[in-house]
Amino acid sequence: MKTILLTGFEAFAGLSSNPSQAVARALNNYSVGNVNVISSILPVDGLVAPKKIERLLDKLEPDAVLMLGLAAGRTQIALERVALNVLEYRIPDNAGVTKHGEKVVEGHTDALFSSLPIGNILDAWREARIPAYVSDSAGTFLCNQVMFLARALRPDLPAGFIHLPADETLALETRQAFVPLEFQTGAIRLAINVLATLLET
Ligand code: PCA
Repeated sequence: MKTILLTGFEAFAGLSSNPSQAVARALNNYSVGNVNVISSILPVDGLVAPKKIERLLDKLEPDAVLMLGLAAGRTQIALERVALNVLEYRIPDNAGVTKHGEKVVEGHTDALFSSLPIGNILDAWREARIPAYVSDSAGTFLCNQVMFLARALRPDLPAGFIHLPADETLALETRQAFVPLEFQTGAIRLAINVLATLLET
């Protein structure tokens, strides 16, 4: 049996929920072929989230890592191509901490690319009529941080990040573009299927 670690984030920035948490929870224990998904929810805390990732990687020894987070305001699902070795929090994390220009991993390279099969996932989504795109910036907040960290800690694993738009729960609170949670969950399930195929070949 192979394991995909799937992470989501808890709510942040004063919002009541985070679709990445709901999607990750919905797909906990999802299995396809010889591959099983284990989900975990990360705190939006620049000190605690990295420690939790390290613990999960050590404990689960996953064969791939797929990380999810919210990018409210974006209109489609976005596969992140690259993580930067920089922390520039424009809003405080949930512990009230801001960062300005620090490194994610001191002494490491400036940027790390996603090692997910981005092209294959995008193709599968297109075929399933799921609108999505490749983003060239995961930002400089927690999502970029955990993506960089996972790539730095396990350079040989397929690992990367997908940003999700708001879902209907958030759109009912603030007027913004949204993609229904069911649809988002289906998209991530499909991405996992693609990743599982890669792990099995
Ligand atoms: N989105 C934030 C952090 C947590 C989340 O879901 C980000 O894009 O960095």
